[in-house]
Amino acid sequence: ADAPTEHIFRSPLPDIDVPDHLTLHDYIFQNASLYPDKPCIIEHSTGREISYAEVETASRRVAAGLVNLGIKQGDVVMLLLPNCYEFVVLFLGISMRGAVATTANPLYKPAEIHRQVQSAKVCLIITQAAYVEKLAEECEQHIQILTIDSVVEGFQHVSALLEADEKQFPHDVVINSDDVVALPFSSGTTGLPKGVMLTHKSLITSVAQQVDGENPNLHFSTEDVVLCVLPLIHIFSLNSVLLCSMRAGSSVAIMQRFEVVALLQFIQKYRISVIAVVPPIVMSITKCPTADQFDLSSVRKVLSGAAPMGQTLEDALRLRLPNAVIGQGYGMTEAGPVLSMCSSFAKFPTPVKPGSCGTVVRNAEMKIVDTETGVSLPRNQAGEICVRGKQIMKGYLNNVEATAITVDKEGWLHSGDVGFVDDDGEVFIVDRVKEIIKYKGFQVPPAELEAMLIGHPGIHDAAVVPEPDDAAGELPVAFVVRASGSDISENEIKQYISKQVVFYKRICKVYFIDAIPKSPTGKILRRELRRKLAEE
Ligand code: AYL
Repeated sequence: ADAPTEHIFRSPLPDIDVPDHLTLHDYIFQNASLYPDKPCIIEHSTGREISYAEVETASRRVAAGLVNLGIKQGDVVMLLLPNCYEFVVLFLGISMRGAVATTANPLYKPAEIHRQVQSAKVCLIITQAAYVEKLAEECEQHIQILTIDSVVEGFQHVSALLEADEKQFPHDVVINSDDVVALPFSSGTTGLPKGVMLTHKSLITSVAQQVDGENPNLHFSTEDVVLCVLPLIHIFSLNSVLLCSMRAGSSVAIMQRFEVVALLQFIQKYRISVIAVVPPIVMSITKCPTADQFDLSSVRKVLSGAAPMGQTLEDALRLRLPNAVIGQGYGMTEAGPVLSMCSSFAKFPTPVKPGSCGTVVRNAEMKIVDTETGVSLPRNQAGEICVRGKQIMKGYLNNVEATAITVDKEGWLHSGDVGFVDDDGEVFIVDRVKEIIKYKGFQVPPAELEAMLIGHPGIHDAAVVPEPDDAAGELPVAFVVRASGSDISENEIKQYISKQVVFYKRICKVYFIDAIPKSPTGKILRRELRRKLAEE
């Protein structure tokens, strides 16, 4: 019998040649000699401006310094850092060394850091002085630790890298385009956070899909100043902001911490032309009472991603930024990360509808599959969004089972997002079939919180699900079955969790129930719990 025809969606933009045989750093700096003196990085906290030539030299020194520290090709270095200039040259220097960068939030609690260090087999951690006290277990294991700011007794300083002798640059290192260069952690569609292996080839492909070609989907130019306020430890900012800007020769305006007035001043001062945001930042800009006192006329593009942006919010922002095209990118760490991008950001733009996540990126295929049967669906029918192309991850680190659940034998990555493609090729996300909760765009893996809850002697069983929230998008809330004889309170449970997790994973509400609804195979029926919440 004939195989049923597959419904495959492609970008309206033609495919391009992607130089995916290069290393990530050679690709990123490929055109930099055309504008060596142009500011590559502008740093809000210090007012420093660092040129493309300086960033490239500093990255090469870092690579040389890593050799001196004994970091070998394939070794994993953890960047436990806020946004700063050093992050940029460390990341690129790690790439030049042929090593791997894993990124983690410096606000993580010690146990969260420790899990990632163990899982990724980290050899070196680079952080700020304020965070070394969280690294007691790592010290015991004699993992090397460097600070980038003040010198801490007993620890090395980043000057060992930044002031290394460039002559020691590892010229003999042969990097394969299938080698891993970045290892962000993500829980994907189920379970605990896992190392996502992104190779030189996958990141080059993803960046090229956005900013390369005669008609780039996301048009950045050497005239642009691009705001980098979202954390570089997260793939949205690392890829669509930093790497895309550097490939295109834009200036990257780095801000360490989001504060709305400081941000608006920063936009005005440097005539920032592109801002990458998550919906909660959009909301603070629209609600800022003094926003109209700033000249924001330089802003031409607003790229929102990592969580849905509704039309009301988009309309409110348009009043503040009349000169800007507002649109969304849709990404997932495992997808390299970008699946679709607003076509109004193209050099030759085409309009998109409100709420749309744009069209599938070029040099890639998208399909929508029925969540029950797996059969691919035609336009306007909702199902699980799948994507295929050279940009997707190589797999999860040391986790063949989880990789097989996410990337099928034909190479399709299953996103766990439910959506459809309309008559104009635009992607709309309508639901999620994966566990993950998104608090202000941050990942909250329910499995991590459930394991902690069940570990408490006063708790017999628990499930954590998202509750919709105007400000955060979603809040993690827990359904808890008390152990017999236990009278544990909501507050005790919240505090027990807060002590162990970064701020965005805190449980916001506890609902006590008699039993967690489960399928015959023991899977938590999350949909049923979400429905219960809607009825409250
Ligand atoms: P992760 N609208 C709705 N949901 C979204 C959107 C969006 N625009 N973007 C991401 N998500 C959700 O791995 C969706 O559920 O990566 C997706 O599976 O932390 C999940 O977030 C993935 O979460 C860009 C634009 C990267 C966005 C990104 C997102 C990376 C978030 C590059 O240009």
